[in-house]
Amino acid sequence: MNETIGYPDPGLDLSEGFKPHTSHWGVFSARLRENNRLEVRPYGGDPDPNGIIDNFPAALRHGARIAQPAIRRGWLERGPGPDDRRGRDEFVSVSWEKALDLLGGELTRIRDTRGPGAVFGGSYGWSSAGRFHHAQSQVHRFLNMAMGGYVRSVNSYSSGASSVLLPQILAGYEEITKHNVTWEQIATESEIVLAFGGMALKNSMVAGGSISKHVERGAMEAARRRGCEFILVSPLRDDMPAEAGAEWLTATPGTDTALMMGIVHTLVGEGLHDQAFLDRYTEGWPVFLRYLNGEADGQPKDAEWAASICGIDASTIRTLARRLAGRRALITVSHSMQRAEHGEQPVWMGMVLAAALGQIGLPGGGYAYSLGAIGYYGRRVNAVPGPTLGQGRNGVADFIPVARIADMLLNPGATYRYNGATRTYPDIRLVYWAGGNPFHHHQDLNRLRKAFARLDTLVVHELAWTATARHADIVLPSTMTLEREDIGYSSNDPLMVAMHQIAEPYGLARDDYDIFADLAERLGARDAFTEGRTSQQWLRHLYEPTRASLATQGLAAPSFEEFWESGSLVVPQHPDDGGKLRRFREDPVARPLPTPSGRIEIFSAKIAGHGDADCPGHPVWLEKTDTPKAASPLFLVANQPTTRLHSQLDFGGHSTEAKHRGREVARMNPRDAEPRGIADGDIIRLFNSRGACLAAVRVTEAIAAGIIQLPTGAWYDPMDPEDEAPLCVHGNPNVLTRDIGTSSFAQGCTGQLTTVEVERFNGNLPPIRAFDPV
Ligand SMILES: Nc1nc2c(c(=O)[nH]1)N[C@H]1C(S)=C(S)[C@@H](COP(=O)(O)OP(=O)(O)OC[C@H]3O[C@@H](n4cnc5c(=O)[nH]c(N)nc54)[C@H](O)[C@@H]3O)O[C@H]1N2
Ligand SMILES: Nc1nc2c(c(=O)[nH]1)N[C@H]1C(S)=C(S)[C@@H](COP(=O)(O)OP(=O)(O)OC[C@H]3O[C@@H](n4cnc5c(=O)[nH]c(N)nc54)[C@H](O)[C@@H]3O)O[C@H]1N2
Ligand SMILES: [Mo]
Repeated sequence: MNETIGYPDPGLDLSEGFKPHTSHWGVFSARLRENNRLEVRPYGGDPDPNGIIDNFPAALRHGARIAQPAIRRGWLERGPGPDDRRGRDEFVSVSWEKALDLLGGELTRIRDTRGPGAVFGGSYGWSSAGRFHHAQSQVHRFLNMAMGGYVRSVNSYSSGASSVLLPQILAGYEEITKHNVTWEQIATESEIVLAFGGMALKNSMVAGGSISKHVERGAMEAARRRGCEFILVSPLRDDMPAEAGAEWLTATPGTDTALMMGIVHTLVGEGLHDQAFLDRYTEGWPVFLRYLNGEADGQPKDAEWAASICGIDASTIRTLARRLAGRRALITVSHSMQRAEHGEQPVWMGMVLAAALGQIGLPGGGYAYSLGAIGYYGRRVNAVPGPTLGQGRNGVADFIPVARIADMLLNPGATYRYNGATRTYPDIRLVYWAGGNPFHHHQDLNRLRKAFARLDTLVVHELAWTATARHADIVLPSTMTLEREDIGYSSNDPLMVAMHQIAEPYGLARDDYDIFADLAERLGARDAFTEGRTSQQWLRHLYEPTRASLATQGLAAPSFEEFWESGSLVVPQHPDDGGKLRRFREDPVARPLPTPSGRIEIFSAKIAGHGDADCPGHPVWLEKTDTPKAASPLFLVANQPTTRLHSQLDFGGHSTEAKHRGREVARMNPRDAEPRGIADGDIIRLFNSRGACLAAVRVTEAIAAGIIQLPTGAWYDPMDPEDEAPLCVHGNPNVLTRDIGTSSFAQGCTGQLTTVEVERFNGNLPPIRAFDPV
């Protein structure tokens, strides 16, 4: 065991007045100099620090921050009610007293006349690192204590399809992502890694809660030096780092399921599949085999068939199958592939491919869903409990799958399918958001604007004037993480961080906790919400379970004061033991999987029983409804940005420096650019039937032909907010994406992929106003 356990980590540089802090994108220390000049230093123990921490200095005192509570003029003058002026109206700055009195009155009205079932409080979003001031935990606790509950959302934009599917066919989502194949195993054991959607370093640079060491580049490099082969299937060459030396295969986006079927068909046809594994550990292989061989529909899913769909030639597919067979092979499937129509299928089929290779449960082999998508996957699990703020009890049972928000607001009383049930959308009057940005994360933003127009009241706590704040009725300014004390912790990272306050709050900004405490007072629930504790007292209280566990394990167990003074604490981790899949492989009878059959479900009787044609009982190839056509001939890949986390601190230095002429940068292949008269560095207009945005363009061979890539996260910036579907002048791809679920089964987000046309933009370049003060 590591001898630093229970002690601070000396890699955290606290000399010269630097104080410890952390973020979703890395541990660092910081100090504030004269004129609010902020300096940040990455944690010295990090082999590969993340440049995103450089967004902090310019962001801290940026004019995009919210200085004072504000109320939309129409709401202030006419009171709550549906209003399409949201996002168009001006704001009136008010005192905290006035804002909280008005909001307290509105919450009381809703609670007493409509009940908590008329409040949507899902408040999806990543907010900031820090366990106590985590905005979702705060808002959920507040709504439970003060309102009696709220309609919640389930699942995430990240893994809407996989988190519903995996528990039915393999094991719980957390188990598969966080306690399965690790980077340590890849470095030492894997012989061939076939990565669908890649394992881009830009993505694993980020982890919710905190991340101390970025190990992925080093692990891939070590594996490659040992002779491990990496194969990347993706439209973008940089979805795998140069260190992996990956072979790059470009399949048509959205066709990976067919490619996987072609590989499995080849394995079976050549007798290379592991029949013994399939017999011993899986359920329903014969049913799937009939489909694979075309007994049901007359179409064998062979390499030629797959080639005709995915665009990779049949001989390459067959060679790939032979290269995988008989070796320690790892199949990884990225989050991105299931964030698309029928996103359940590549997740399920990737598992079937891994099962056919017989490697599931072996070190460095088998199936790793979403490895490399976020830095807390593929790590060891901590052996202590972390700080957790209790949420209380939600008195409302109703929920929606998270990405169905616009459907819900636009169609109260309508029915929809989810996970085998027919459900009814509630009639929501008030939406409360703290720590998330729907104008970043949701699809078809013009539709979202119409959905928000139907509400009585939209309340937003934000640290900056995001488009969501600009569409709200009541905007309350929150502190940012550097302006308060907290504990940074993630259950797959051994470094707990004492997040010291680095700067005073901006303007009149307050902690979400203090805002909710004062609001709870107005609703008669202050004591229930605060339990009589100040923030400082809460931090001590939340630290205690970790300290007690260290003491019980006979390890050094510093008091809260010692932890706080020293700035960090290294906690013990469980051995890298392969989790439930390894246990199952060792003894499938004594340690069955937590699926309905206890086995790997290639066929799921339960899912088949739902009777939903868009997600039947085993993996199938389903045509997408949004494929290139004359009006929108290019695929748009709207993936995660490199220079920030989602939309957070888009106004920071690291993010803005990467823009070109103020716009987000799209990338396209010369073969698509030249016929359109588009040159590197031009400003282009991307458009389809739903909307349009401007972006700068990089013309590059690093992206396959037929595809344009525009990352998410540039703040929505409508040229003329009065328009029905305004041009976003900044480059937010969600004005273009489709707002449909993955299928009737999981109803996940499908924002990753759509189709567009692009043209050179020759008009006068409109100014960027997204970061202007309001
Ligand atoms: N087209 C397309 N869309 C996508 C995706 C895609 O691949 N393609 N990916 C999706 C995915 S995977 C995700 S997870 C979502 C992410 O969507 P979000 O999680 O909603 O995006 P963030 O920008 O992280 O939003 C967090 C917000 O919280 C605010 N915030 C930070 N700290 C605090 C705080 O202490 N208090 C308060 N009150 N606010 C705070 C930030 O300023 C920011 O506006 O986007 C999804 N959207
Ligand atoms: N820097 C940074 N890192 C992040 C985030 C961020 O905002 N910034 N967000 C974090 C979050 S919340 C999440 S959930 C994860 C998301 O993790 P992912 O969803 O996996 O990440 P993306 O970058 O959206 O997509 C990865 C790659 O998938 C490829 N791809 C898209 N469609 C297809 C397809 O049909 N087939 C194949 N084979 N490949 C395809 C694209 O080229 C894309 O670059 O990232 C996390 N990491
Ligand atoms: Mo995500």
